[in-house]
Amino acid sequence: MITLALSKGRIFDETLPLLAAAGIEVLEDPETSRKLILATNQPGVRVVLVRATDVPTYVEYGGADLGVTGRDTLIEHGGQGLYQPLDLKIAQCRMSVAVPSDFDYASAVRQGSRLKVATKYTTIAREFFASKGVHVDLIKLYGSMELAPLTGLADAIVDLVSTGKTLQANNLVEVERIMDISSRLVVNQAALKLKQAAIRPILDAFSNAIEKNAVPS
Ligand code: PRT
Ligand code: MG
Repeated sequence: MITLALSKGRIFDETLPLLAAAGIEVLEDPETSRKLILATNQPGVRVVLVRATDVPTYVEYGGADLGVTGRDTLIEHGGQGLYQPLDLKIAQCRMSVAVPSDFDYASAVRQGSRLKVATKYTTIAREFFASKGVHVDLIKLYGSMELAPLTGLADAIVDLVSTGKTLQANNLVEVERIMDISSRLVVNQAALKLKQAAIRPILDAFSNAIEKNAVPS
């Protein structure tokens, strides 16, 4: 049995076409079903639904053989014990620094003042500001980072941006782009060896499907 860990929402939705390319069809809709283990049209393949941030952990310890997870989540997890064969180019967005529109970020950075930064992504934020030589106090949050600068909790946030509408709605502006984000396929290293015959065709089908979708440059 091959177990694939996915999170509900954009990752599940955007992985479906890749699964279809591998001949795998999920038989239940996670938005209407309460099940956490979903059968597929292939008796040897099942999908488990886990919280997005738990996907790397499930795959690391073998609770799932494969998983799909954002580059953001993977960096914060550390990636230990995970084989990362493919950038699936799905769930794309960027990691950015944002501040209230009336906050002078450039001079705060220039003057070397200590910046209070609220984020769920402390590893990414710490490395980014360290590389710029900017002193920061990081405030770890688990939800709605946009609220932090509006309430005086922080000067800036580090968060994912896609359309930019969330920032705009909260009077925040993007001042730095830290990195581009997309989702990766992660594979348990032991499973890759022991379940080669079942896993390899899935990797190949995903890889062909990504190439077909790629916009020629
Ligand atoms: O939601 P939950 O707390 O359960 O977990 P999660 O937020 O980790 O999961 P989910 O499903 O929301 O995100 C899974 C992965 O999708 C992330 O790890 C990213 O790699 C990727 N992704 C792509 C995004 C976005 N785009 C995105 N726009 N994840 C989150 N957002 C959020 C962002 O945090 C911000 O609140 O959407 C808002 C900004 O969107 P715009 O379009 O208004 O800019
Ligand atoms: Mg979310």
